[in-house]
Amino acid sequence: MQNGFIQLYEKDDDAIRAELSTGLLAPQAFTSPKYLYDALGSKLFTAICELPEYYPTRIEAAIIEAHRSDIARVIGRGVTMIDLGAGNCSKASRLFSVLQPAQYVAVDISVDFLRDAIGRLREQFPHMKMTAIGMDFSSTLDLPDAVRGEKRLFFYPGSSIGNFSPEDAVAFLCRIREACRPDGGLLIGVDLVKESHVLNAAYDDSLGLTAAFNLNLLLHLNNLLGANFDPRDWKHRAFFNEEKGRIEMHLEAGRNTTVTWPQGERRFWHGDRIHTECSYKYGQDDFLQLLERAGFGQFHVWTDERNWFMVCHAHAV
Ligand code: AVJ
Repeated sequence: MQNGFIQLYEKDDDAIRAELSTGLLAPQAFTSPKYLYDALGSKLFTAICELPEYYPTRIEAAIIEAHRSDIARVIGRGVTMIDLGAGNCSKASRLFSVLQPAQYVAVDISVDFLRDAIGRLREQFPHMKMTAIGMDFSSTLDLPDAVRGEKRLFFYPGSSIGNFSPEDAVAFLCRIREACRPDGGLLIGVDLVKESHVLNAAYDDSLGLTAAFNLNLLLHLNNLLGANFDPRDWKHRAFFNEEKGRIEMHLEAGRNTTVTWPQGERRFWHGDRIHTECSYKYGQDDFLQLLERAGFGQFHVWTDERNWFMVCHAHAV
């Protein structure tokens, strides 16, 4: 595989429908957060990152900007940079000049979005070896042979790790560690616990972009499942659950409604919820302990002055 090719992992539509159906029919209805990212959902998320209330993207970028040379010193040049959830690839590309990766591998579930992003990036960096892979890395990290095995740097920014429960995060980090041995590492961004009013505002913004992002899931479900959700019947709910240390995002029925799709049907009562996302927030040391349990070590941590967010590099040991 050369520059210019996108390797598509075949999506198994039946499996996706079965997974979604099971979640919607569970006593507490839920969907996996990965379904928030169809083409429109990915654009809405990009817009969320511009919101005054949504601080993680901005602070992470500022941390990386302020410590670029230090980060590059720790990581070294010529890595195989594997960007998990690359999206519009902007976070990784800002590190290209200091890291000078031997290969850039963009991985994302939203293939169409990725295709456009990589197209633009190739114009900007015509000499870099780039590979775009459309795959669900939450289910497998088996990368194709076109991905160099040496000096792998997994890049997992944006606190996307927050979508996993702490136990699942350890399991996922273990798989990353397996995939980057023996001389690889991980550069990860993690959102830290802070006052709940700051967290609540970040996930329930005044413009309603996060609400649109959450509600768009229903349109995506209509597409994937052939369901008949009417977004007007549903409300966005998002709040910090202090006890569990996580933001929870839900869609709440604003009236009694019956939703049908080929494999099922469900009656939702006014106030019933579909749990659409968890976003865990960590204390710095708690997260380093998770990394340690997953077999990582030699940590380097960079944070902002308020300690709202951390960027961490860890070696596979
Ligand atoms: C992409 C998972 C990091 O949890 O902050 C943003 C997703 N959800 N607003 C996050 C999200 C609502 C985001 N992650």
